[in-house]
Amino acid sequence: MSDRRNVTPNDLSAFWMPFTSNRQFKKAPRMFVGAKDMHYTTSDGRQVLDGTAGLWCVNAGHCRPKIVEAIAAQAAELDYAPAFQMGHPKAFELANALVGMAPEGLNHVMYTNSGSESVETALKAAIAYHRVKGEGARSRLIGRERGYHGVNFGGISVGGIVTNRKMFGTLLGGVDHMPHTHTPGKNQFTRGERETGGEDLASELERIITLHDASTIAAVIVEPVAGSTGVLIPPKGYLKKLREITKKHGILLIFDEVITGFGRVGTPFAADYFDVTPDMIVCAKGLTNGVIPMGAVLVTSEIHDAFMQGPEHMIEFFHGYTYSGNPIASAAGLATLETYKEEGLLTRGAEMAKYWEDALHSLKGLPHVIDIRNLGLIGAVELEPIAGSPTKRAFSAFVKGFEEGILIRTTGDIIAMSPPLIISKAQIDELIGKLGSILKTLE
Ligand code: PXG
Repeated sequence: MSDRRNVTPNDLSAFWMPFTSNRQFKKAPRMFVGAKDMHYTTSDGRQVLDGTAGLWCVNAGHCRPKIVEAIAAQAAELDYAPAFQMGHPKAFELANALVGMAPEGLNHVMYTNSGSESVETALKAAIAYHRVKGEGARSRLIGRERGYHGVNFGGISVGGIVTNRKMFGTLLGGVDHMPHTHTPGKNQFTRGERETGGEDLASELERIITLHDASTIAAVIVEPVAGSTGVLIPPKGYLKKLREITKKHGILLIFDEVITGFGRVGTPFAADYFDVTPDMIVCAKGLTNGVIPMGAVLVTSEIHDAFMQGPEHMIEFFHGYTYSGNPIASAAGLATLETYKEEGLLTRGAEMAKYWEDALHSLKGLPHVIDIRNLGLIGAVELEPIAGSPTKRAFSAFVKGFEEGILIRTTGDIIAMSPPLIISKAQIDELIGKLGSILKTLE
């Protein structure tokens, strides 16, 4: 192919990178060229311990043989099948497997290609559900401050991150937000969930319902544990109370489990950990071990069945994607779930949680550390920002981490970690040990 503009293959300028400081990155690129199990290989041949499971998605570790083989075999056998009005067996098989591992009552699956699309699918399904039931006035959506629900218009509307919202106009109408579950300045260094305040915090939803009237509200969407905004662990009783209030008022409760799904908190879903069953679970990431883009929305029979009316030749829900249930993604999903099952990974987080917690909290007292939070195999270390230069201190920890051979994530001045669920105790020691040494060197 002729290159009309004489662009060289290794020119970095054409790719406008997502959620990246492009100019800074392109001056000193950080490149991965390979991966295996717990490690990445950099372009200069170094091994980097993956402390974040990629972006919270590679829960079984990298390049796992079963998943690699399933993808290769599927690509050779049936590469693509139309998603609308046609089927292929693996999409059904995977849906059954998902329903089999989901909390009781979540019996139907819609497929998407990402967490963001799963969120949009769930929000649309919630509004349409009330409409097919004759309650079309229920169209409001309630999210939460500091919530992250992807980057599409519905998701940023119910989400609560100002930088993700302010550039994009007026967003969806009819959205309100509950307060977030974090209490800065109080409860620092709590291990796991804090004991108090959960019911009071959830009761804020009652105030919002009183303001709008329940008859106008379709759904409440929350992350059981807020991930992207810095690992905010809800206090005990909070999610149970949200369930009680939403049920009482006929409002659907949606759990966004894009991060917490597939073993991250030591149970298959966070719904299991908190013993709260929502009306829908939104997932993605760990569904295919991050290897092939795929998301899903799990819904109750009550929601699904409400749509199954009218003439049978009619489409029941006018929504879906070209790649919904794509054969290769379905094959990757099935192989991923098998890998999780064979290796007990969906509950391994519970076995490792205490060791992880102790290791993380050993960083207490190091320079700049103002809080540490954890649940399952999620952890966050919050740093005091440099006065006048927020985010800079944590970002320099990230860059030093990459140089020293560990991959961590930062959001604001919070360092977040979520290693693959196969991590060993020695690797936890290495990750936290190196992070500790780096913290001692920061400005
Ligand atoms: N919901 C939640 C709870 C998420 O965490 C999405 C939806 C959107 O998923 P997609 O697949 O559209 O990106 C997410 C994504 C980070 C980080 O480091 C988190 C996400 C993505 C990238 C980075 O915190 N979460």
